[in-house]
Amino acid sequence: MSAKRLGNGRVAVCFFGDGALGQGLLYEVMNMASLWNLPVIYVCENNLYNEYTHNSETIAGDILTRAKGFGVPGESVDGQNVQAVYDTAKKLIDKARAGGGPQFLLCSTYRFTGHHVGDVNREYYRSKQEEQLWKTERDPITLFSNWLIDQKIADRARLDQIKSEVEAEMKKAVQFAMDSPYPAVDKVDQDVYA
Ligand SMILES: Cc1ncc(C[n+]2csc(CCOP(=O)(O)OP(=O)(O)O)c2C)c(N)n1
Ligand SMILES: [Mg+2]
Repeated sequence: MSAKRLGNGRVAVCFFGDGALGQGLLYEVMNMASLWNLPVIYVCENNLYNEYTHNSETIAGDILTRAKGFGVPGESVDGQNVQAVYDTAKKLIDKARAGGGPQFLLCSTYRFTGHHVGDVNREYYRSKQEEQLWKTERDPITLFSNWLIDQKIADRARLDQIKSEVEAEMKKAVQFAMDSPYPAVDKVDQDVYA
């Protein structure tokens, strides 16, 4: 709403899980965003599970049709395909930015780990084979790396080098966080919008 009022060309991108599709609030805000023609992209990361429940037990009907009911057009995309996500997101963002109102992007993906750090014994709700399949054949980094190699944009050595650079950067960032003092109490509301 602020982007629309200020006319600054910004677009808000709102990410949520498939579990959020069971929240009434989502439909209240999509309704208002559509009425007010706001530049919002609703991105649903559909990773098949709501905590420990497969979403075949929680989602009725067709997801994009729900958005369509509010006049919010949408597209679904293979969330493991980097180029497809980029291209589709770009198209929807361009539309919203040009005054086309809110858009819905449904990404099919997977949750490689548990819902939270304590969710380690997952076999009572999904199989190890299923996890393994997504972590290998359906891993977006692997898929995109293979594509880059096929297109001769990068070779395996370069990708391995990037991987170790990123790992080193992450390690440094974690160390920086661990070595840093806790922030002062008066910083608790810093960057809080309202
Ligand atoms: C308003 C509200 N209702 C219910 C919950 C309980 N809850 C926590 S996570 C969750 C399911 C989330 O599913 P999803 O968004 O798909 O996340 P994922 O399991 O994929 O990480 C629910 C119902 C909550 N945290 N807040
Ligand atoms: Mg989920």
